Amino acid sequence: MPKYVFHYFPVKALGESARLLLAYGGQEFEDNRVTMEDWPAFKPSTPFGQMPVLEIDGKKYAQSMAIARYLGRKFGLSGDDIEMDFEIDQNIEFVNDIRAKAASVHYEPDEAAKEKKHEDFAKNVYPFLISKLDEMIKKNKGHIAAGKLTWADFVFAGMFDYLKAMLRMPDLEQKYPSFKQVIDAVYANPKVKAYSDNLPKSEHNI
Ligand SMILES: N[C@@H](CCC(=O)N[C@@H](CS)C(=O)NCC(=O)O)C(=O)O
Repeated sequence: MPKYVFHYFPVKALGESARLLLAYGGQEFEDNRVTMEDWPAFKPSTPFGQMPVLEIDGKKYAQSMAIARYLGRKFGLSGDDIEMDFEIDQNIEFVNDIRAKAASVHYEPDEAAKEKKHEDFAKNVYPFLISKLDEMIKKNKGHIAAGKLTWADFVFAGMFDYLKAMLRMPDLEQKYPSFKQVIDAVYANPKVKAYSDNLPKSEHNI
């Protein structure tokens, strides 16, 4: 039985998808929540100086999307053929583009520029992207792709709170019930629910 250790900050953001997938697969793992204080010492041991990192029997693998794709394959959450996998990749990359756009605003260090950019994106960028996403999920019967539960749903569900915070849209799933359908499909799994019910509660835990 390989030993799994998952290393990430004590937040959901780009790491929760892997935790949810490991829970779904019933895979025992050490959930190493690295504090900001301990991060500088750990950073040089990671493949690219970033987390999340999934360690399997002592070998460390990085990149959240690669980790989720790997766990999806491992636990039967991929497409039925390479075209379906292609569609899953396409759709989750689109979700990731929305996250990256929102992150470019959220992490803008100049406060005035940040507010200006947010105003611009909220008016001219986010509405189109979000309506495309809604359309995509509806077409896939409440999933990100392939019309069924795949690892991409776990990526979306895992980063949803982070995404909402960066978009400054706290009621996003109320406005778009299709988004809630994806999240509910992930958390409906009893092992995922049990994991999530035991999550450490913290105000920074997005
Ligand atoms: N493309 C990478 C991005 C990883 C990333 O940006 N990680 C951030 C946290 S969300 C990080 O490690 N920041 C600390 C640092 O760069 O020192 C992925 O998806 O895993």
